[in-house]
Amino acid sequence: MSDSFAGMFEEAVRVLRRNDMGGWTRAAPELYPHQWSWDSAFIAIGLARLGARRAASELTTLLDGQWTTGKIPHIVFNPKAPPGSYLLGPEHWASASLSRSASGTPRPTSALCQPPVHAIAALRIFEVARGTADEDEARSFLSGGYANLLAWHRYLATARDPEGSGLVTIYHPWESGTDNSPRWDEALANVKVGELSPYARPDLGFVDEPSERPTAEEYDRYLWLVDLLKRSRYDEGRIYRSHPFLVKDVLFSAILVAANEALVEISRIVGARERDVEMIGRWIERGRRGLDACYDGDLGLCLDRDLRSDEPLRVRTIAGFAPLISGCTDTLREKLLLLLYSGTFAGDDRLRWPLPPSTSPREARFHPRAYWRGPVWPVISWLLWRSLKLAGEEGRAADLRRSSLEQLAAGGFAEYFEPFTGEPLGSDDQSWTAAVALDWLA
Ligand code: 9YW
Repeated sequence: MSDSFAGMFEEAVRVLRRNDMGGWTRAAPELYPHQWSWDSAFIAIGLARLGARRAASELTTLLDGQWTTGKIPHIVFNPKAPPGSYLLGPEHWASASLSRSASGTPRPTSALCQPPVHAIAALRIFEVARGTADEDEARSFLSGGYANLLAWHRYLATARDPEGSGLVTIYHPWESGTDNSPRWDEALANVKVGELSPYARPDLGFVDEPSERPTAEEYDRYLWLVDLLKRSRYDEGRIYRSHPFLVKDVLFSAILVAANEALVEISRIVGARERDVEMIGRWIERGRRGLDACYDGDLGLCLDRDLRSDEPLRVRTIAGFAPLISGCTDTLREKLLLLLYSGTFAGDDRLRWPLPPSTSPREARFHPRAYWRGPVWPVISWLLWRSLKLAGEEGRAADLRRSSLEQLAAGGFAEYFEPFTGEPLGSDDQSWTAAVALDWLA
């Protein structure tokens, strides 16, 4: 462990213990009292450094919430959370009563999903345990979870990609994990909001300023989209026919490619059937082809596509670097890295640390404090760091890790950071921030 970050590892462990609910971890102490899907995957990556058993249970408790369609829901609810502490509780989603495929889960769930970091996390648990006393434990966890992970990826490759494009369709900005990113502005503007019951915003009570959270207009649209999904009884076919927000998400799709690479390795470790391995290989190729087709030569980035307008969503955000995460040709990687380190992203000389902001400061819709419209998110830095390492960009990866740890040493384990001042924003003691720090420091 690096000396200059002494004490940070223990601090990160303290955060994860504080948020430990016994077998699973709430995303944040107050703002997010439930188990979130992609948070849990990052949390498992951090927990792997403390032992395989608890890391594995982070994922198995999440997988207990899996629908029979293969979908891993974006929230598995905490039955003990104070009533009204999070805007849309289990009663609002009514997943089990509206959809037969959600009826068998031990804890109630939401009906959306989030980026599939899970197979990456599962493999990481095994890699960290290999050669230690935990190896058998980690192997049996992989054997037990393999079918669930395969079903999850199959769901994404079929229900969420009936076109066979290699790109995942999302039904709601929450599914992207980058909720209020300007990526969704245009597609959301085309959603006509109908009659909504009045609602309160508990999230605003847990941050210093409302500007750190999505606006009222955005929330109206978020809730309206959930209402429409409920009316479709969460049936994929009905949603595809009638839903006003259907978008091919490049970041989600790239994470799926990376997760499929991890799943191939898992399938070998557990001795899965050769035809599974071949099928996953086809998903990987299709994913990379799909992402290639979304590259926009003018902006130099990969763009999401609005299926309703059949237009690309032209805005410079961190998601545009998706091919770095999925893996791509050397030529494309060189072009993307040039842009990533240019003044349009991490090379902007006003930045407190050279870390990529969620939205380019050169975008008109950039906002340095507003959630996914500008702040730096440590988990995104971790994803890029991992991709750089895999691509053999050791020097850049080491710099990204060091700057990220400096950011956390100065600001604590915040949810996100103001890019120019380094001010910590959103929730304190955010679990996934502590978890990626553990991985960096171990
Ligand atoms: C919300 C838990 C979640 C993350 C998302 C992030 C935020 C929930 O928090 O969404 O209600 O705003 O956008 O990616 O999983 O950390």
